[in-house]
Amino acid sequence: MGDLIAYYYFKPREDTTPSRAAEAICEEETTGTWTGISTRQSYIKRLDGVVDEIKPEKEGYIATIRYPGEIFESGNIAQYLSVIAGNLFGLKSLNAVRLLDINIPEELVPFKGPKFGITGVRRLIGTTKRPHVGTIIKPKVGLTPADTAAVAYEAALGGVDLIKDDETLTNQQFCPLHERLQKVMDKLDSARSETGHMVLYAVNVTTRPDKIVEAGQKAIELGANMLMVDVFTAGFGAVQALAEDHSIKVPIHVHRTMHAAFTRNPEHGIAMRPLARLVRMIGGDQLHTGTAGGKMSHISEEVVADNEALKGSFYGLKQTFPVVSGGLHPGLVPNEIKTLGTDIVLQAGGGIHGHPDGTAAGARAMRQAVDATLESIPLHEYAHDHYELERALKQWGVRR
Ligand code: CAP
Ligand code: MG
Repeated sequence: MGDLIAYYYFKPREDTTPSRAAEAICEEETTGTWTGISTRQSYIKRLDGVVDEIKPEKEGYIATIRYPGEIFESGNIAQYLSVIAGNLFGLKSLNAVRLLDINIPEELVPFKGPKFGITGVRRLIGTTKRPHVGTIIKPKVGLTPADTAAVAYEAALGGVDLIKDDETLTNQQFCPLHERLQKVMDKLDSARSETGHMVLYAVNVTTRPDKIVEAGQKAIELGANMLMVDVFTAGFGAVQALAEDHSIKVPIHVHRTMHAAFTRNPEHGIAMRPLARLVRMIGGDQLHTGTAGGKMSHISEEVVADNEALKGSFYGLKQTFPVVSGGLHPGLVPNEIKTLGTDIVLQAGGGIHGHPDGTAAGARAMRQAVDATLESIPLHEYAHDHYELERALKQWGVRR
């Protein structure tokens, strides 16, 4: 059984040496505690963690810690997290500690990964290379089912590939999920008969783990062609239950709301990368990983590597589509593609519905910005004969 290697940035407490601090992480997450104990048996030594390396980094250090594979229950993500991201964050001997990344041995990846992955989602839409363009229904909550469907219809006419519920919209009384879903799918069918273009609608089935498969099955029965789950509020187990169920034959869009509670601070918490690896393992077909220049705080060089964790080779698992979202508008598209490549879903809510000529025009402007970028034509030049893009650039400029 291979070992799991974890990388932590940390700052020792003033009265603690770096090696003592790193040892404290190791002990706490494997076989130790704060003091010697009489109950330890010699055979347990094989389960002791090991500090492989400590090196200075910025205001602190990076420790490479080797966890014996045997301390993990293969396939139990919750237990993995209890080790690699458990009590250690509260240790007094550390002033700050951040889990940066993990190398997982194949024996600890008994998962099937995404059912569709990038290739499968592209096949549904009929693309091979270009970035997908998505929108989020806005206002994020409050619209009736009929008005939600009307917004979706306009976005589809404008050329989006994906429409999603916002992360806080599920099955509230003002917009019951089944009614919303049926109305949106009817409108997307109408749009498709006019445009010939397939559009995915990620309906947000976020709910408790013991009910989410049933919620997904019911949504598919009503015509859903994609499901959405908020992984950090619903739990990894909810996403895994949905993704691994054979009856769920549509892709799963994974939103990461709440992530910034632990990913944002560059000195303390959990970086997005190890979390992205776990979401890919349990079967997320698409996952938000941030923008190069949008509204959310981000460490953009991390986003590039986070997306690589979703797309790089990983024991034969399919790739997860990185979703670029948060304050995006057409003027930001070139920089996103330049920084993050074309295997991305560019998702804009306000950047489409806030267009001066409405949602369909906003969607067209996003598609035009993508086309201009792929043809290496500066946006302002391309806008000369693309009215919707011209209007968007006038409103928001080319780069924030
Ligand atoms: C974007 C969004 C997404 C955020 C999530 C929002 O809307 O719908 O949830 O992008 O951030 O609610 O803010 P706008 P991340 O396009 O109108 O900003 O992708 O970093 O998880
Ligand atoms: Mg949102």
